[in-house]
Amino acid sequence: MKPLYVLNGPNLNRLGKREPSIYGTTTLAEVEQICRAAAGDRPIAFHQTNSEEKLIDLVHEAIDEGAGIIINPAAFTFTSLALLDALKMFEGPVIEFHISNIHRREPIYHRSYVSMRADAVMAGLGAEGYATAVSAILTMLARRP
Ligand code: CA2
Repeated sequence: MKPLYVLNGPNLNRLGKREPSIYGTTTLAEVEQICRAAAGDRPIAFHQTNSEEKLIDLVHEAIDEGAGIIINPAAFTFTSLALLDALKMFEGPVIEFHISNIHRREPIYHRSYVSMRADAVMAGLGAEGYATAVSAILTMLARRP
């Protein structure tokens, strides 16, 4: 069975350690456990990188090996046409995921390049929302012919 890719962008390695009023106290290691528990038998390839180049390389890996992508691109959401181009090459379902509600923030956080490819966008459900994203992408995969 092909894995789900759960990809996390810059600074998310600090999750649970900074700005708990916005991002909560759940760590990225706990997010990984949340995703694995929600995925059941479906394998998860879980990654975090602070590098745009590595994030794009991981999307390329998913293009070759992945069933679906859940991506929290963090700041690259709002800056990276290269990431958008890579995601456009992926044929399976893509969920863009944000822990916080980016639309409640300053206007610079309102225009997402990644949303131009994402099949679904989730924002504001907190770190526990990754479980909902995994559940949703499994449903999307089950509905595919
Ligand atoms: O809400 C999200 O998940 C974000 O994608 C997180 C990004 C931010 O740039 C997006 O606007 C929304 C990263 C925030 C900075 O990284 C931190 C990580 C952990 C704790 C505090 C900050």
